Amino acid sequence: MATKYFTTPIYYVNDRPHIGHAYTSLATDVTARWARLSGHQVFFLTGTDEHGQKVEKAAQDAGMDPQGFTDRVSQHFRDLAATMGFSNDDFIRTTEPRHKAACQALWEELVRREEIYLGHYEGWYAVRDEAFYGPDEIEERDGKRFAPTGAPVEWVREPSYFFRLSKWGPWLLDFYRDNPDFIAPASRRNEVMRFVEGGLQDLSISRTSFTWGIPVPGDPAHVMYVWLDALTNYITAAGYPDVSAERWRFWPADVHFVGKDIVRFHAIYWPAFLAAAGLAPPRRVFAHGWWTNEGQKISKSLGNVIDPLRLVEEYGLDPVRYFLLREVPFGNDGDFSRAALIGRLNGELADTLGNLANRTLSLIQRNCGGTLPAAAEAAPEDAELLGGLASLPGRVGALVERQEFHLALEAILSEARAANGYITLQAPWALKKTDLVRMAVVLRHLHTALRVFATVLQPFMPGTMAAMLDQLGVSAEGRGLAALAQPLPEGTALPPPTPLFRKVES
Ligand code: ME8
Repeated sequence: MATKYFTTPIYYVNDRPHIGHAYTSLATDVTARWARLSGHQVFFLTGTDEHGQKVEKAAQDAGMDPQGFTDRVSQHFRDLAATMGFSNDDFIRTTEPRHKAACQALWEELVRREEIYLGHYEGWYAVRDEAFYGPDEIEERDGKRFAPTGAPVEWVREPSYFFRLSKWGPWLLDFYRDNPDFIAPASRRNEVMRFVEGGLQDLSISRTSFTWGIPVPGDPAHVMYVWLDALTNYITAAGYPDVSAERWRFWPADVHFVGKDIVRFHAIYWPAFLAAAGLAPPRRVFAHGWWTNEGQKISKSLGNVIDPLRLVEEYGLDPVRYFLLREVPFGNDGDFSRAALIGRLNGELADTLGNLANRTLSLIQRNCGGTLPAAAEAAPEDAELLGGLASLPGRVGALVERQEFHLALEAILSEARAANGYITLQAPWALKKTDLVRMAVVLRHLHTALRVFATVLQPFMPGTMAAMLDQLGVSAEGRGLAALAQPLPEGTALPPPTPLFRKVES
């Protein structure tokens, strides 16, 4: 049994969670659940990023002390995880003692290896991005200066410790070439490689102009740069600096899921910090795209922030989970529209999947006394359906492991459409009058189809698929991928079916 480690970004506690945060964590959750279903030992981490100038400022604006403020907002992200059904194994906060210890240990290791030196920083800083920008990256508009992300920048001049990032450039380029899957999708990989090829500057990794951060060991006038602090969370939770910790076997992480806005930090700084400290870099960073709302950028000032909790109240959890990963190829930007969500819910979940389950299970209830007919050989007219079902879990697994969630769902849906074609063509309701033996065979094959769909859809829609597996008579122990090889016994009692999805008026 292999170990698998998946992470979300740790979210800034300057604001309430929105659909973008739910999205990254959802993709991570589905991946973690799929790996568990495949029998792996999984560690799934999420959490909150609580230090830095941006959070300090948000606390001031709220008239609170930073710790009280972060306690409150961090809780919103825990609540989000509960509402969205995320199966994270840990929730890390960067204000925890374990994290402070890990950051200070990493710092000391970098000092010991002469990767850090004291200097002086002078340049542009964007508090919103918590990022430094070079003079060539700055745009001027109406007498104000902005980073390429649109964030306002300010001129910063202060003593600072530096990390020798420049010397890691050639190593990083070799690393990207030797590990072509390290950054995905390919467009992001190219972007990162071009940036590194352009030459890297040493990175300022401490600040003296505010105090809300982790003190630099031996020089408490400095706090650590919030990105060095934040990235370290991924090893803190794995037990660092105690590499004999039980959790350390999960390092290196298999996938860091991030949005495209923070790929530079994860694909450049992070592997460089790790390599400089003699630690293994993560295996993969996947940077997904950006959601807009009905065509507009999501922003607090536009007042169009989508609250995932409200969506879940309106449409139910599983339709929202399904929609977010079904609608847009992971990696592309996508537009959130209610009409699109309702279209998927009604057309794909209720009509295609829910209806198939309801028709099949109602027929078994009425015509087979509510018990499962015997397993049967495939007749020639069954072969296509059964062949598609047999290969489906493998195909879905390969797609999930490449973060192609929309294609994984399309593959399942395409088999569900085939099963709907099959029920129409075989017409088990008509066979009732002409051929009871064949009717039972057809219903058994349809039951098999539903069992496969429900099993592979569990990571995407855990609650509804658990209900579906209950209705199909599959025991709690028989829900892993491996269990699909075991046919359910003939005569298994099936409860009367109830609808799995409710259609919504548009
Ligand atoms: O960057 N569409 O935290 P953050 C899709 N603390 N995803 C979105 C999104 C949108 N419109 N808006 C946000 C940070 N996201 C740092 C991370 S990790 C060591 C530190 C998601 O609260 C997306 O995953 O600003 C993005 O990368 C993340 O939220 C940024 O969250």
